Amino acid sequence: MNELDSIVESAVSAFAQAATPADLENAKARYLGKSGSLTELMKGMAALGPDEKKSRGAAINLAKQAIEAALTARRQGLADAELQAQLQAQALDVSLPGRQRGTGGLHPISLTMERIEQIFASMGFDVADGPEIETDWHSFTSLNNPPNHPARSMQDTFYVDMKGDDGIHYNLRPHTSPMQVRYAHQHIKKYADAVKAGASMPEIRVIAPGRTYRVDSDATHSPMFHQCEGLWLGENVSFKDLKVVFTDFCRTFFETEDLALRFRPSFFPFTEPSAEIDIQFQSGPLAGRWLEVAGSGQVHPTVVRNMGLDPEKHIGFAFGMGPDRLTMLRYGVNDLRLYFDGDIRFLAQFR
Ligand code: 2U9
Repeated sequence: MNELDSIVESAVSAFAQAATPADLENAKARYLGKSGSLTELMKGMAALGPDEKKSRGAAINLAKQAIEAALTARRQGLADAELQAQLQAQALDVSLPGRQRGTGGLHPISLTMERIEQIFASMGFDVADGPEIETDWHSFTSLNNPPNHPARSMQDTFYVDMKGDDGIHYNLRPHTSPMQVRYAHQHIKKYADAVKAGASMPEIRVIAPGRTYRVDSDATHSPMFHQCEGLWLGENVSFKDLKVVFTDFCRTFFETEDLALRFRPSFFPFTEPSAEIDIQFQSGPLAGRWLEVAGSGQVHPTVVRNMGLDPEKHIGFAFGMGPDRLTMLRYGVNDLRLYFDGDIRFLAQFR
């Protein structure tokens, strides 16, 4: 093998052994660099005569081309290998299961609302839903709330910057009672033809759960809170029925038969007589204390009339309770603000 062939062979083998681009460039320098073996041969040509120079030059050039070709091929080979390694390192395993998103759950107050609706539905109560922006008549006048009643003041009730047909500003309903009045009107309309034809009108048995608003904000009051009020009107509905219905409700809601109820005389403009309802657990962390859970009473004749009914014929009771407070009692929540902070550590406990 002549000298040139052996240099080419040695270069090709050195390039093949280079494991990194830096190794490869070092190897290149040994052959094609300033004092590389091939470069040295070129320098030696200066001493040759013209004919020899020509043939020697052509042979060296061929050797140089062969070395450069091997170099280019190896560079490409190393670059390909590096890319391959990189791709492998960043490879995604598409068969891996995705990250779990965690299932959501209902807010504790929504759980209570659903529970209240279910219990009353099982006792034959309809569930009514209606506007949260109300007229003065529906929120106050129809419910026998006199014009000078403090509930009508701007300190107690939120008003909307828009007036109704009566020229009085709309309000954010301070209780869900307007809904029972609306429901009664719908009910009467629905059965008007049947009643005209001689049928008697079915009883009104409805609850109105929903958001309510008052100017009030501290540890135990939120400007937005919830109410669920109920109404049962018929030709022969008495306070005794209220006691049965509400006792049954409380025992089902709190899941205990061991629950005492007390109806304590009180006053509301829309009921007469009126009573506050207290409950007493006989066991558990709240045992022994009387806890106020609702207001109630026989619907005032003026209110019955405003619903479009004859108070001599239609009689019954209404009650109102606060689902926010019922939720606190049922789950042992001690601060109302927890409901609205959106802290997942609190909310996740109700999933
Ligand atoms: C009509 C007639 C009467 C609903 C009633 C109460 C007593 C009452 C409060 C207790 C707790 C609401 O969340 S709370 O502050 N409610 O005390 N509500 S009687 O009376 C009505 C409703 C509708 C047509």
